[in-house]
Amino acid sequence: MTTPSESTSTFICGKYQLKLNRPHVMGIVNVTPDSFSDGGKYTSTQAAVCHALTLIAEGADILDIGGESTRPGAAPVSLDEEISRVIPVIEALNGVSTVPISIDTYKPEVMRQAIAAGADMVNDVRALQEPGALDVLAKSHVGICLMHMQGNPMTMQMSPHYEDVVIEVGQFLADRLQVCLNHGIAKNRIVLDPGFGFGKTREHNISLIQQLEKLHRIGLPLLVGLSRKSVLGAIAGGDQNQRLYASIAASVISAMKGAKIVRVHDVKATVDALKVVAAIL
Ligand code: PT1
Repeated sequence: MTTPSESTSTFICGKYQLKLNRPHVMGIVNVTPDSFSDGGKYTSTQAAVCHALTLIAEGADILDIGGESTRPGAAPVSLDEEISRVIPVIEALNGVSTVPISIDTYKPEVMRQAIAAGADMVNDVRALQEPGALDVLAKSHVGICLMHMQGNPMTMQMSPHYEDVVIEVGQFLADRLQVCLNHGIAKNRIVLDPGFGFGKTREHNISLIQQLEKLHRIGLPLLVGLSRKSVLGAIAGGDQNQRLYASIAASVISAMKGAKIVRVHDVKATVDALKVVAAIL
C-alpha cells in the first residue's frame, strides 16, 4: 500500500516540477463572456488575466483556466467559443505567470492549442476519453489530471448509482492511468481526482472523502475539488457564494486525508488554512 507520504514524488507539469510535499492550491479562473460588454472578447480576457494575477499574489501554486462550465446542468460550449475564451488568456499569462497554467477542458483541440500557447497542465473531467486526447498528451510533456465522472454534466445528477462508489471510482482511475501508461505517458505527469459532484449523491461524495485513503493505493497524487459545491450547501446551507467556510473545512479535511492538490475559488483563505495543516503534518 502506498501511503500519502510515500507518494511524495515530483509531479512533472510542463516546464515546472512540483514537489508535492505540502498541500498545493490550484486557483480557479473561469473565463466567461461579459454580459455587459458588446465589444468582443477583450474585457472577459482582461478580467480573467487580472483575476489570475490576483490568485498568484494570494499564493496559488497552479492556475486552472476554464472556458466551459461542467457544473450540473451546464450547457456545452462550442469548440470555437471555448477556444476564443481560453487561448487569449493563456497567451497573455504565458511568460508572465510564475506558476503552472492548467487548462480545464475535455476537448483535444483545445488541449492542443492551449499547450501550444504555453499551458503546463491539462485538467480533464473526462480523463482523456475523447478520441485524440491521448495522442495530444503523448506528444507533450505537460501534467495531467484524470478525473472520474459518471454520465455527463447535463444529466449526471439525475440518478447517480454505484454498487460501491469508492471501488468503482478507484477502478476507473486505475484503468485510465493504465491507458495513459500504455500510450507512453510517464506516471510522474499524472494526478488523479475522484470528481466530487460529478454524478454523485451527497452520500457518494461523503463516502469518497471518508475513504480517500483507499484511492491512494493507486500510487499517484490526488487532486480534490469541493470548493463551493452543492454537497457543501446541502450540509451547511447557503448558496454558492455563501460556502467559503464550508469550503475551507473541505480543503483542510482533504489535505489531512492526503490530497496533494485542492482546486479552489478562495485562494487566500485556503492558502492560510493549509499552512496550518502543513505545519501539523
Ligand atoms: C473538479 C472540477 C474540475 N470541478 C477537476 N476539475 C469543476 N479536476 C470543474 C456542484 O455540485 O472537481 N476536479 N473542473 C466544477 N464542477 C462542478 C461540479 C461544480 C459540481 C459544481 C458542482 O455544485
